[in-house]
Amino acid sequence: MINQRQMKEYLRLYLVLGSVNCKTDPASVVEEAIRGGVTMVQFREKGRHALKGEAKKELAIRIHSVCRRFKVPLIINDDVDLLLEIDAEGIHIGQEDEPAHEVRARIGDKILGLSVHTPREAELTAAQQVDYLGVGPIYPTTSKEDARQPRGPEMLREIRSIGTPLPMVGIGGISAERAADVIRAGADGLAVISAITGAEDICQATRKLAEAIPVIDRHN
Ligand code: 3NM
Repeated sequence: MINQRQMKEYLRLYLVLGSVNCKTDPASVVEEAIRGGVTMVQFREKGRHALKGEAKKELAIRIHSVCRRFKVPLIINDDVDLLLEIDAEGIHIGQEDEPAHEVRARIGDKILGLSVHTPREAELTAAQQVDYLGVGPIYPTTSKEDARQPRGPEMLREIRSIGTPLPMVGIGGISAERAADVIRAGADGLAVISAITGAEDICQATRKLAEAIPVIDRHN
């Protein structure tokens, strides 16, 4: 499994996207965002107008080739078969998806991320061979149809205070203005959709987010 220091570096500025979120070609959005400072990418092809089958796979391959060129890991949302087919670097699953230990058994040493929405859910992952937690929604979001109630950066603080050792990334409504609060509450990084995909200038918006992330030494 990936070591935690490397995992935290990858989580620093994590772009999540699918074709539904993009105004232009998602692979170009990924390239611009990487140029602006994105450290990991998640392909999340969800929603009513999401691509399926071969079209989905083709887009995943194009995004992966951009990521490879820049040595940025690509995580696939909730599709282990696609991950294995294109040999991406990891998978992200939610609470309702296949259990983490079953996914781990299928993916070997690849990166495994899990969404949690409460401190209790975070607590339950302790023994699950998960590499990182996605914690959200921190703020209100319009990018996820079934998003829960936002709980503010306080939820990150609560999860840290119960002793969760896992690297974690905050998600949901995060903007450059909110970046410092999310990191100071205990997140190792920011995961965003619209703050990057909704921008007129993808590279510049990403740079602004990257610059807003404070450097904090947590002694680990
Ligand atoms: N997961 P934006 S919130 C994909 O709470 C996702 O687990 C969430 O998009 C969770 O940055 C969310 O545009 C959407 O708010 C994040």
